[in-house]
Amino acid sequence: MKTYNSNTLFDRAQLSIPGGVNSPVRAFKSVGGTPIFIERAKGAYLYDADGNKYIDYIASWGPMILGHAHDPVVKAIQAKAEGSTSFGAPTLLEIEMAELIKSMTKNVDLIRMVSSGTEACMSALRLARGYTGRNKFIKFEGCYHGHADAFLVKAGSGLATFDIQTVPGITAGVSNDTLTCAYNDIEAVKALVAQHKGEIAAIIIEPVAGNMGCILPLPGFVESLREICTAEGIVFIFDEVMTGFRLAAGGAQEVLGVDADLVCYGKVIGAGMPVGAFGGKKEIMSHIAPLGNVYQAGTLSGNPLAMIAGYTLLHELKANPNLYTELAAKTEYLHKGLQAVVEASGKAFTINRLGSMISVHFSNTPVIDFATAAAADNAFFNQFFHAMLRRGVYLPPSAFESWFLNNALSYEDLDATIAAAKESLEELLG
Ligand code: KE4
Repeated sequence: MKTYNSNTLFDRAQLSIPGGVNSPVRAFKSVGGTPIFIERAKGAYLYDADGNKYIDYIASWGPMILGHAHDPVVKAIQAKAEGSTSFGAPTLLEIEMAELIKSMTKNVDLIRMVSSGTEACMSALRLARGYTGRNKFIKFEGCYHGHADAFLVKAGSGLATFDIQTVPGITAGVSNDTLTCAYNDIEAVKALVAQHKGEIAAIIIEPVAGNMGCILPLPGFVESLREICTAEGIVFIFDEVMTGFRLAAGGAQEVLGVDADLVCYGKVIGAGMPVGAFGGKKEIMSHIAPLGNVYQAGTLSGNPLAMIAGYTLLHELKANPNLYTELAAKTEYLHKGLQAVVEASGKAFTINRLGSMISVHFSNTPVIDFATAAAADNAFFNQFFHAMLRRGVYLPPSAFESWFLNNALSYEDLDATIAAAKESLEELLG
């Protein structure tokens, strides 16, 4: 007989962990209520401490693209662990992982493994600054590149969820070099570049944004940024922590047909283990220590368990490119099903989707940037979240997050999700 459930675990967790969670977005603070404590997961399903089963649309915020506890990944980790969990020395597997990534992407001559998306983006920015000798950079409002100081200015994800516009502890010295403008506003970018001519080291972007819901670049936006970076000697950084190996084997670079100078990876690349990476053209990457003087390091970078997990998953994705087609088809099916039920409910909404990233916004205008995402009826989203949760569907607990489909989802799961949405809207709208 279990002596605990999510409520008792949350009470206990808060005695020892800030807010009871090790990452703020998990705390259900915007949607309200008690976060559910997960015990295990398999395929498309999560099982919580209360014995409930959920269809999962978070996929650990992206990594679980083929579903939870994917057998080849689990077996590879188990076998690798027999040979120790870390050496702090170079290994063949790290070479094989780097070569596999290079074979799946473009513009990556050299790649450095780290342990999180934050580390990847933080290191890429430092490298761009070291390479150009410039200090400032441009990020977009609502984009999230991890929690390194320079990025916590008008960021997305948990900061948008909790409406944290300025973060205590980020000094003016740091934030003064962070320039921001609205996503999809190319004129604002041009104005910033003209105002700070010769001072901007990098433009960093989520080429398809996932931290204010899923938001697509307007036609020509990323292409125009590429032209500006080329003309001004600015390093163009694609933060593909979410989109890398998710939208396609070649990520957003492949899907959008735009070349980045540096690319950041995370999530899928580790198959749920702590992995991030940043890579790019040799001309830039050769400035990273020990080749160059831009110092970057990590005790567990290239960790054997993390590498074998990511390598096993990426290898399967490379060998079966039809998986992306299958996933996109499932996401389109879900989109069409949700579209029908929300239309029938009369509630204003818009759905953004690309590949296996999708988000529903209860908005009567297109959601193309942070301002339009924030202007949606997100209080209603919070109610919708709980109505879906009660019906066994686990959506991201914030309107400022993309949903992620995994290929273990069946069409029956999708139909159940659509039915749950129909019932939820009927319950909420009467
Ligand atoms: P991590 O340091 O959390 O591994 O990666 C940071 C990061 C960088 N870039 C993008 C585009 C990201 O989406 C992320 C992390 N994403 C969030 C979800 N929106 C992680 C979830 C969390 O913060 O717990």
